[in-house]
Amino acid sequence: MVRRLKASRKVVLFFPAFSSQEATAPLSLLAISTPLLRSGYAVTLVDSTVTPDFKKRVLKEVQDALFLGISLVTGPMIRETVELARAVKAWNRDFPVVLGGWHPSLLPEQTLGAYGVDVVVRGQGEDAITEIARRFEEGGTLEGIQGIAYKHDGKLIFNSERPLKPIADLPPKAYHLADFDAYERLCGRRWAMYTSSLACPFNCSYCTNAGVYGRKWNALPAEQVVEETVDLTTRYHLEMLWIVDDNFLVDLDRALQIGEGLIRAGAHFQWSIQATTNLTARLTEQNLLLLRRAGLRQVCQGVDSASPKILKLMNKTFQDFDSIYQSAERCLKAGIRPSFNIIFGYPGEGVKERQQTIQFIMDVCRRFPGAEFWTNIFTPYPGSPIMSRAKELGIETPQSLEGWSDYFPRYTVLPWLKGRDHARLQTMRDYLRIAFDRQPISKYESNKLIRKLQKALSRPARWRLDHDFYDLPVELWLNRKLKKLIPVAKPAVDAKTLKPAVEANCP
Ligand code: B12
Ligand code: SF4
Repeated sequence: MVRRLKASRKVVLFFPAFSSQEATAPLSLLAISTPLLRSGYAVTLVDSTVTPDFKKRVLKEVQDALFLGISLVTGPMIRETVELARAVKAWNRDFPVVLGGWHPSLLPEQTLGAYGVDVVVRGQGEDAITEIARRFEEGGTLEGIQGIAYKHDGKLIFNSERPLKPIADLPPKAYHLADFDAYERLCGRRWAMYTSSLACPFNCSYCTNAGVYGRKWNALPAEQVVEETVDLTTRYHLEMLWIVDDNFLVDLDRALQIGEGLIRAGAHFQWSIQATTNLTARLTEQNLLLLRRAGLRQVCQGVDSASPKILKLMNKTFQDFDSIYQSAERCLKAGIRPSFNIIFGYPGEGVKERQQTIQFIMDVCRRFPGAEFWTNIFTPYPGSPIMSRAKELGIETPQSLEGWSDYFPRYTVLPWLKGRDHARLQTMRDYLRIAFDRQPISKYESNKLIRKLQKALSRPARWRLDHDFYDLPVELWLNRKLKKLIPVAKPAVDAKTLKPAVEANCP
């Protein structure tokens, strides 16, 4: 195992570029910072999204540090991770690099095998990171630390798993380390993420969540959520919180108690949640009005497909379309935006099923103006149940850490969805984008003139979607020209925005 020669009490944590449009503080790093700080370590947080020359900065910070920790998910974040690990090793091949987050958790062996990676943390990192720091400081080995894998004398050592801790036993996140001014400059909005529960009781076959957090939903008590969110938004003058729980509405009573508590506390911030459509449908109009008064503005829901056949293949039979219509209607009546997510290209989806989904989107958006849809192309992530069928489906999984950096739902090409078929689907998705209004989190996207002109283009776009006709896509060409002609306000700090841009559905 590599070890630092000089003991230090400083830990550098790095967050590779995620997205500059939805920029805010990375919760993963704020979460692992608290136990480090409580154990007396100093933490320097470098977020690539708000640090123009991130490599230079990290290389400077590591000079007097104990180790470098990086948080990443599968996809484009891997590029900067690999780049940075190599740069650090070029400076000092003995300086430890520790990787944590979704990708290392789901593919620990391959990740650890990559050049420049010394330790991989699987699952929750709060306790593991503190134990790692202590061992490095004392010059000991990493033997016996649960939930980690590490290199020792060129061998990959896998320690036993660390049992999951319920959210109520986890320390609060170190929000004070976040530079909210920098995120606001970039995104145009001052906001943060917050977690009030962990895991999801369902098991959709494309989803990786059970692989990292299991399926035992557990949550913070309503009073704690109220107290923490009010304090957080007041302390840092935040206008909005995105509650990133996988399924906020599992306990309906708790959700309503949070609403009541926020009203009693006179909370002024807006918030949005993620929940399954079946649980959202349990909310009555009165429930929704209460949550609206408490600041709830958006409910993000994974509809995923409008084909019962595909939903069955996705293991999503808990969803029922009538209740989606009902909840869209009720949410809008209460002044809450229903945001629906769609996954195109799931194995088994043919022209008929795709058309069913398009027709459903058109119908909901026409009947309930204000409802919005965000679309992605199916991306087979490691650790999801469907990956057990990878071979049969012809999915070739990358054989190296670097190989996963092109994995991105925005433009995924699949064995059954490529060439003209893929291009046609992308065109269709482009038409969906201009056919109906959507509200991205970033304020910079909402140039009024562009929006007006796009509105004019929405009619022919709807006609095309209705008639499944995408030849000579002049409206898309015009839309692109308009965006070039009319200067849109750009983030003050232009971090390396991902290309093509992230299509994040929430908030
Ligand atoms: C917020 C979020 C986003 C935000 C991020 C904003 C930001 N500034 O961070 C936005 C909207 C930009 C986003 C985008 C995308 N996201 Co996202 N996102 C999330 C979400 C909802 C919450 C992440 C979070 O902060 N959780 C709270 C923290 C505390 O938990 P955590 O990240 O698990 O961290 C813990 C451990 O993992 C570990 N840990 C994490 N990092 C490290 C580092 C070290 C050193 C150590 C020791 C430990 C450690 O310790 C932490 C504390 O226990 C998750 C779902 C989820 N349930 O977590 C999806 C999720 C991470 N996203 C996912 C995906 C797929 C995407 C997109 C590709 C989606 C898209 N349609 O484009 C893009 C990717 C963009 C890119 N460039 O790569 C997947 C990742 C799957 C995978 N295999 O990696 C997830 C898991 C959702 C899902 N179930 O599919 N996302
Ligand atoms: S409902 Fe959402 S979080 Fe739960 S298993 Fe399905 S996709 Fe994953």
